[in-house]
Amino acid sequence: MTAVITVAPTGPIATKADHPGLPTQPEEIAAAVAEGYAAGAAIAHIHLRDEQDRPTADLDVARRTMDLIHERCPVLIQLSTGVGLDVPFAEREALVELRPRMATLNPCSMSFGTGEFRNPPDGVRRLAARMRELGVKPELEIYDTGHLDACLRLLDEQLLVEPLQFSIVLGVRGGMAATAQNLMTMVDRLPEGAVWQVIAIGRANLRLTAIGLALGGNARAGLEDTLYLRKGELAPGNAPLVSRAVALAHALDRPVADVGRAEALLGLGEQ
Ligand code: KMH
Ligand code: ZN
Repeated sequence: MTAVITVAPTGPIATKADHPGLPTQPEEIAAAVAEGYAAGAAIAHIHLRDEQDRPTADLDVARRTMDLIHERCPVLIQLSTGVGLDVPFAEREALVELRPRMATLNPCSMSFGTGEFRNPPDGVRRLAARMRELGVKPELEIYDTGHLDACLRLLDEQLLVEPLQFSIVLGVRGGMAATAQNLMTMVDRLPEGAVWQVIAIGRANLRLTAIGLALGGNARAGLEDTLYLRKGELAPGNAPLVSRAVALAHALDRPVADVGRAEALLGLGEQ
């Protein structure tokens, strides 16, 4: 079964002080995405930073980043509506107006490390409805069992369209711990026909990405999820992390999806 690989070059938390190669500016992000695409990624999960490298939902920065990526490669762009812990929900949700092929939908509020990740129920429903109207496919980021139930309620309300696409996020402080048992519990509870990937944050990234691929899930790779290739060794960039996910998929006899195959597998409409 084909595996879809997503590159996540920059997240909401790490800075260049943590990793000097972290891409933060639009040109840097576009270059990192192009390298990830060349290494085998079909999807790029994108967080934006302002000129001071702070997370931003600025629409001009987003537009410029998307344009620069499109100039370089045909990767499917998935904008993060998570953006950053200090960015108001109203600014975050406006990003879908740019009509990326996909965007994340975080269904619940939670503690997130030492901060708070605010996803109020009325805002989540409004964002899901708007994404449906615009034809932007939600990547449902679930950090705990109750988050899956919240997504299934959105499906009942016809705010989501199947096949549902889940990221099972493991290892965020405030969400599920990064254990194989937690992953199995979530996979067992997914609705029939759901598409899913593991997002394993930090130290367990390699192990749980491998388990996810072995179980038939897709995979995500990049500096958003781990800054390290292995203990004590910073990843030289995003491409080596993508290449490692591709190698894992191949070792498990899973061909890697190109963009066309990924569109079909994820049920993405024409745009
Ligand atoms: N880094 C993820 C665990 C999103 O992109 O929508 C949280 C996140 C959410 O960044
Ligand atoms: Zn993200």
